[in-house]
Amino acid sequence: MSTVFKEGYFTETCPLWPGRALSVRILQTVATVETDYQLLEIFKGEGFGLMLALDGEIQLAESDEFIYHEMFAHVPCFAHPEPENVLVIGGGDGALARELLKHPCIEHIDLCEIDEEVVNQCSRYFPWTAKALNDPRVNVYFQDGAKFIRSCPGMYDIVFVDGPDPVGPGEALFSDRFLADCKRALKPDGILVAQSESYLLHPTVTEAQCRRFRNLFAYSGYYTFSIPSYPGGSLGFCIGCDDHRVDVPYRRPIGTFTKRLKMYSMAVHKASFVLPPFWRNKFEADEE
Ligand code: SPD
Repeated sequence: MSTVFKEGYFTETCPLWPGRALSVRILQTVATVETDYQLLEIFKGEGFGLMLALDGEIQLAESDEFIYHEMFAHVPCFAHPEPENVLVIGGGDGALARELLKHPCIEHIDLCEIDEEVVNQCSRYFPWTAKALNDPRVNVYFQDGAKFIRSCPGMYDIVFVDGPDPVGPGEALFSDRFLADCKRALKPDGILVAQSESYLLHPTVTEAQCRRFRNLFAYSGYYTFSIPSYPGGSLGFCIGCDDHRVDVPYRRPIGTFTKRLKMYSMAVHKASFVLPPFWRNKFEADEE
């Protein structure tokens, strides 16, 4: 067993989980661009298909991005009685918007992406995700999401935070202040949902994020799923609402919608919130 990173592999490391790495053999380098904000890399990874990485962090893989984006979009959408107006912070690849557009009740999607080059490169190489951004229901803003969110109080049924890992500039998206600003952008029965890392790989990050959501909302939770293209093989989202529970669907997919889903179902929705005792105990002990 070699402990040396092999040449020809893309290797993701992160100070949040020191001493560990995820490596993928690069079959073809497609694009390498220094944008105004970050290093953007697109390559074909063995077993994963086309992949996008930003500042060395894998963002999506052709083979399994549907897992992340279906869980991200449909859990809050089906937990809401009728979302019409929603906001995505980040998400310049367009994959989350693609999933949201499957909901006929959604009339308007604002998407705030800081880096225009993410949209440009994804439009070229990931048309099956980025084409959603051309839909008339989608309005794209190239702005800093942390600033944008302060300009829209009480406007949205759901706010999605499609953030990177909380290192460097991404850290701001995991702060009390930013999440409180997100809550202010919601209607009274609105739902906030945010990328919240893997409770297995980044337990302290996820635990702190769960606590922020519990402090902000009457009802909150963390739901998780397996996904091989992210380090640790799992990821999760924190979700909160002041009006009703979000761990059970409020509505169900009907008709042809069901056929357009590969990952989400009502059973998966409920199951994704069920966490093992070692994790649940952290919070139960907290409440004593
Ligand atoms: N470490 C992976 C965190 C997920 C980053 N966001 C993915 C964006 C896909 N739209």
